[in-house]
This record gives sequence, structure tokens and C-alpha cells, in this order.
Amino acid sequence: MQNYEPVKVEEKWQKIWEDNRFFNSRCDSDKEKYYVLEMFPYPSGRIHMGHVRVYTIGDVVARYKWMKGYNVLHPMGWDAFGLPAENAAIEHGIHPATWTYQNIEEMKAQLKKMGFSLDWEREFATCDKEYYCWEQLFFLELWEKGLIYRKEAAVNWCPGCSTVLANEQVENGECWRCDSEVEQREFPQWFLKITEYAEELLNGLDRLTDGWPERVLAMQQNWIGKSEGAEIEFPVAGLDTKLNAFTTRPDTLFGATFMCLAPEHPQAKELAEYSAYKQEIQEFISRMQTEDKENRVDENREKEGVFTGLYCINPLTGSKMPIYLANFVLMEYGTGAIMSVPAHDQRDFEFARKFGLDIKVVILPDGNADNGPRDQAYEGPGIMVNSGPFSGMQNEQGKKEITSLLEEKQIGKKSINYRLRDWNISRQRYWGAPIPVIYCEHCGIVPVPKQDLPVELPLNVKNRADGRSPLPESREFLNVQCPKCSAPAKRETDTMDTFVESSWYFARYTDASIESAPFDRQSLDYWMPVDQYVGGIEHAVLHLLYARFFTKALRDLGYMKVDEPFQNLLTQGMVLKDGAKMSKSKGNVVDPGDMLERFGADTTRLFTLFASPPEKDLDWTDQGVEGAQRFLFRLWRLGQELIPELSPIGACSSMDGSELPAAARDLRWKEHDTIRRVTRDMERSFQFNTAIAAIMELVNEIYANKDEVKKTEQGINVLSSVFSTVLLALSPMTPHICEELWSHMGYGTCLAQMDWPGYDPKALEKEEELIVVQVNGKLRGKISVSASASEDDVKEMALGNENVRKHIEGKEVKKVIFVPGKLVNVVL
Ligand code: ANZ
Ligand code: ZN
Repeated sequence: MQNYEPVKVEEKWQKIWEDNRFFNSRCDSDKEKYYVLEMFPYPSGRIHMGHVRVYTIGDVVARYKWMKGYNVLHPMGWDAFGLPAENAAIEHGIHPATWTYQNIEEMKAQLKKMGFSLDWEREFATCDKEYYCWEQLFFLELWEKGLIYRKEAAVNWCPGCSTVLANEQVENGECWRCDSEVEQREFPQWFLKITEYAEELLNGLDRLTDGWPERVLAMQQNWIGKSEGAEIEFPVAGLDTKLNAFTTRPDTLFGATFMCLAPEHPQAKELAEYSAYKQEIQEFISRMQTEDKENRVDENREKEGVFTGLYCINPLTGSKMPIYLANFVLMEYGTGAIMSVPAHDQRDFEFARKFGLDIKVVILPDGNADNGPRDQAYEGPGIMVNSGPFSGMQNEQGKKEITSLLEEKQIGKKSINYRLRDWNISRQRYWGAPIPVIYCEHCGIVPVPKQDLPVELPLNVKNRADGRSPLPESREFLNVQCPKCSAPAKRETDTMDTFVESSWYFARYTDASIESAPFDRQSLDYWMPVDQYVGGIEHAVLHLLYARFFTKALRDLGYMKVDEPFQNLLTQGMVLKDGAKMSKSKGNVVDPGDMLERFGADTTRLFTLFASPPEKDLDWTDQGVEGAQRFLFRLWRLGQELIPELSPIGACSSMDGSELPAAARDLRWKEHDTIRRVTRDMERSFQFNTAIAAIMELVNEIYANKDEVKKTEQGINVLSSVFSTVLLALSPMTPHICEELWSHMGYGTCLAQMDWPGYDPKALEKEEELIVVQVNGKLRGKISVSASASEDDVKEMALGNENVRKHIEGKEVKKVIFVPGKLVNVVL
């Protein structure tokens, strides 16, 4: 008897798979393709349990689809640009490139130990210039198409480190490194015009309803945030100027009693010039400038403002509306100015209370005339009141009619606003793809000529101790001849947001080695879109939105024909320990490296798959891991005991069931029923945990009946088939141990090359069970049902029995008790 030594078995099969190149995909138009992808990792140095989980899920899908006869693509690469590499450079004095590529090697070795069926021939890192050069080309082409522009924009600035910070580096408004308060500063930045696609990104969600989690769709929808309403002009009293406000509630115009401007509004400064409160206004503006915008719009944030001393005229009532600057109004949304309706908007209500402004009710919930004082705004629908000719109207109707009136008078118009903002892709960082732009004193902003790409990120720079990018100081990089006039010019020293790289990597995998173009068109059209994408919910609106946008933009540049990159999306749950997310500070981190050494890949895989369905959180427990390991040992022992007597006759092999002895027939029934259940669980949103449970049941059944079944030759055939079926069904989850036992059985081909077993419906038919049906405990009938019938099926049949029907007629059924395989009791 051979001992089970997981690590030895695993190394053996990993080598065999790799040597035979089983998982290296080729285009094959005769076969249906299946592209499964997990979000690629950042090369931090070691894989963590989150990686283990997501890549295991993807691997089971890939292996299953191979077995189902698909031509599968399952690639892997590295999201390799980004800040941690620069931090490591500062901390350990090691170059970001060295650090990154070393980490890749280490993580790759770990991933290989997990036995994933990955096509490593397509591997790349986004920091390879062979990759980012195409991104620079896209930049230039998007620019030509008007989808990229440069504009002054506020960024996070740390006065302590005198550098710009990424959003992720701002913690509670403070610099992560020196704790200085972060300020907002204006810098010229490059923007990708994602807003141009707002409507398409929104409508495209409808086509994803079958394949994407509802939650992600809802998050994207909210993020895009389409609002329909009106833009209305308000003349400023005594000045030859007017303010434009965007509102979703033109029906409340009669209740608009004051105006609020964003502190950053350009007209705020203009008005200050005419104001007696100039000083206060300026103080307010500069105070707001330092405050985080998220904070400012937080609904719990105290409302703040300053009166400008000036007034607008309400175009419908003619009354004077004092103009304020207010903290909760942002310049980025709508027009940066609002008409305030304190009776029907809670923020306006709080503001009005604080500054003693008029509150005028213009909508009543159901028209009842409760006009007394309120302690909060009524934001719901209702009947319009105090609204001149519109009084008595339903407010939805009022929205339309007031907008038409404003349009007629040419003082307003319908307007649609999106919450979605253009994507600022400039980063004042070193470890990223250089933005291919040159600044010339004579010619202005000049694109790098396409034949000069890539603009290589120089490696011979000294990373600065203060964390600022070394690029502006690299004379070699900075100084360049203007491509137009040949005068000395300067390169752009900002690099691209790393989310740009992850917006198209999935397309590059379709042919990662082509050097003459970003994509091989034929391969791209064959493989795209990704059939199954797997990744974390934290990317619901970041990466997943950017990638959708980029796909559409590349389509419009003529590179691809798909509209959506990811047909189906699975967002896996988190890996917890003791109910909390694993983190260094909590000290509850489980290291996959240790797991691999102690238990091996199959146990690690089995545990993560079995502990909970993929989309739910998974709580790591030692007992769970040990349980998974115990099961594999049990399977191994069963194999050692049985295999000498078994022969490689195939899984779910065909035989005449009616001739079998009872024990063998029952086991054969269980075999086919297991495949039916496992196939269903795999097909239906990848419920691997229940699939595994079904296989475990089958193993138990073999243990319980093997001695009896073994007695006849036919029985041994059944055992051969059943054990083969166990190995096949389990092989996507724990491929190594299955391959090993499969080879012990004497099969000549690898499991990795086998087809998924199909069950024989005939094998499932035989089992008819006699079920006793009682009404209030008294025998009223007997029904014969298939053993595979569900509880609901049996109950339905019981209630449908003629005699039973007679006894329950006209009475209320309180409860139906079901004892599987035995009885149904109807309680009246
Ligand atoms: C008057 C009004 C009356 C409003 C009322 C609401 C209720 P959504 O739905 O998110 O699009 N608003 C407009 N621009 C703003 C800005 N730049 N900063 C802060 N608030 C702004 O929200 C649209 C509503 O948010 C607009 O409709 C406006 O307030 C406010 F009973 O106008 B409303
Ligand atoms: Zn020039």
C-alpha cells in the first residue's frame, strides 16, 4: 500500500501537465471557445488567501469546461505598475523594476504549486514595455479622436512631502506618510472622456443582467448616476448677470426661496467683487478648498455657508432669493449652483433653519392641507400647492409643465446630468507608463510621433527618499527635441493611472506575443469576450467600469468588435478568519505558503471550495482544513484498497442495470445521480460546495457497500465505474490526487484530457419507492415515486392522490410532513 504524500504527487502531475502543454490554448474555429479569467494579481511578493480562492474558483471552471469539450483560454499575468514598488524602493533601497520582477518570479512559483491549469505562454507584466507601448499608442489615438483632453484639475497635495498623492494615499484627509493635512491643488491633468460613453455604459448594463451580480449592476448604475431634470436661469438682481441651476425638481420652483453656489464656482469670485461681504466670502472659499469633498457632501456634515449680500429673482414668483455659498454644493455636479427648496430638500432645510431663511411648502403628500411647521423636508411625491396655475396638479405632471413653460419663456431647458466624471489618468508617479506627450515653447503640446513609441520609462533613475517622482529630475528623460520644430522641448513626466493597464489586458491575452500590433485581430475576435470573469466586488465601479469603457473606446478605434468585455461575472466572497477579514494588524493571516507545505494544494483547494459557495464569504478554520485533508486521505485509502481489483472501464460506463444484484444496482444509481447533481451544481452558478458534498456522499456509499458489491464480477465492474466517476467528478477541484489514482487504475490518458462523464437517465429510472400517504396520521393511500424525486415533487404527488384528495377536500392543509423514502403526512 502506497502512502499519500500530497506534495510529491502534486509536483509529479504539475510537471506532466506542463510538459504536455495540456493547458496551452490555440484558436480552433471548429470548437466552441470558452474564455475564463480571474482578475490578475498585483505582484506584491507572496500570494494570499484571497488569491488562492479566486484562482481556485477560476481553475475549477476552466478544468470543467475543458472536460465539457470547450476550447478553453485561461491565462495569467501581472498588474505590475503602481505605488508599492516605489515604496519598497524607498524602504529597501531596491529598484522598483527589480522588486517587481523578483516578486513575479516568487508568486509565479507559488501559483504553480497550486496546480492551476493556466496558459503560462501568454504571461506578461504590464510594466513590460512590449505591453505599455500599445497603451501609449491608444493614448495618441484616443487623443486624435477627441476622447482625451488636458485640463486643470484639483488633486491631493501633501505640503509635508511636497508631492501629489493618489487618492489611496489619503487617509482621513491626512498624508499616509507624514500625517500632514492633505490639500486640494489645481494641476493640469489628462482626462479620458468616459462621460462620452455614460449613456452606453448605462444601457449596456441591461444586457448583463443574466451574467452579472445584481449588486454590481446597481453599483454601476448609481455610479453613472443619470438624473433627468431642468436647467433654470435666475437673473441676479441689480447686476447684468444670471445664475444657472440644475434641478431634478422643477416642480418645486415656486418653493425655491434662496440660491446656493459651490464655493469653487467661478461666479462666486465675480459676485464677491460686488459684495459688502467680500472678506467673509474669500475666507469661506479658501477654508472649503482644504476640505475633502466626500466630507463636504456627507449628509451628517454640518451645513455651512456665507451670504453674498446679493439676490436672484425667482422667475415664476418674482420674489427675491438671497444668494449663499454653501459647503454641500459641489462644482463638479450639474452647474455648481442650486435653487434651494427647503421644504422639499433636507439639506436645504437644514441650511434654511441655520440661516433663518424662508421655508415654503409647495408639495403635499396626498393633497391634505397640513401646512403646519415641519421638522424635516418632505421629499416625496404629491399634489402641488402654492404654485400659481400649477396648484392642484400631480407633481410629476408639474415637472413637465413647468419645464415647458420655462422653455417657452427661454429661461430654462430640459437637462440630463450624470454623476460619472471624466477619468483623470495623470499620476505624478514614477512607476507607471509614461504619457507620450512633449511640451514645446513654440508648438505647445505635441504628441510623441507614433513611430517613436514606446516612450520608455527610464530605469537608470535614483528614487528619491521623499517619495517624489524622479522623472522631472531625469534630464535624460526630460529633455527632448520637439518633434515638430526640433527646438529643445520637455517630456510629460506624469505617468498613467495603473487602471489604464488593467482596462485592456484581457484582450492582449488573446495573443500576447504579437509584436507588430496590440492585438492579432483573428485571435481577438475568436476569444473575446471573456465568457467568465472572476474577481472581487471592490472593483465593481473601478476596474469593471473602466474596462467596459475602454472596450467600447477600442471598438470605436476599430480594434475590436465586442461591446462588452465580460459576459459573465462572478464576484467571490472574502476569506475571513474568526469572522474578520485577514489582516496583518489583526494577526489572523493564514499564509498559503505554509498551507501548501503542510497540506498540499489539493487540500487547500478542496477546503476553499467546500467551505462556502464562491460568492459568499469564507471563514477559515483549522478544523475545516483538517476535514478536507481527512477526506482526501480517505479517498486515497479507498483507492489503495479497491484499485488492485478494479479495471479501467471508464466512468458511468454503460451496462445493463436490470441484471445487477441489488447492492450493485443501488450503487450504480447513486453514481449516476451524483453526476446529475454535480453537473447541475457546476452549470448553475458554480455551486462547488454542494457538488463536493454530493461526491463525498458517493464516497461514503462506496465505503458502506463495497464489500457486498465486490462479491460478483458485475459488482466489480460497477465499482470500477463508480470509482472512475469519483475521480473524474472531483478532478476539477483536486486534480493531483485524482490524476494519481486514475493512473493507478491503469488508465493510459491523463484526467486532464478526459471528457466530463454523462449520466444515464435510464440508470436513474429504476428506483421507484413506495411512499405511504397519511391524512392526520391515518393511512389514506400509497404512491410510487422515483427515488430521485424532490421533496416538492413527492408532496405534490401525495396531495394529488385521489383518495387523499377526498379526505382533505374543503379543509385547510396546515402542514405537510415528509419523511424521505417513507411517508407523507398531511396535517389538517
Ligand atoms: C431643487 C430641488 C428641490 C432639488 C427639491 C431636490 C429636491 P440628483 O438626484 O443626485 O441628480 N444639486 C444639483 N446640483 C448640485 C451640486 N452641484 N451640488 C449639490 N447638490 C446639487 O440630485 C439633483 C439635486 O441635487 C438637484 O435638485 C439639486 O437640488 C441638487 F425638492 O434642486 B434639487
Ligand atoms: Zn516645437
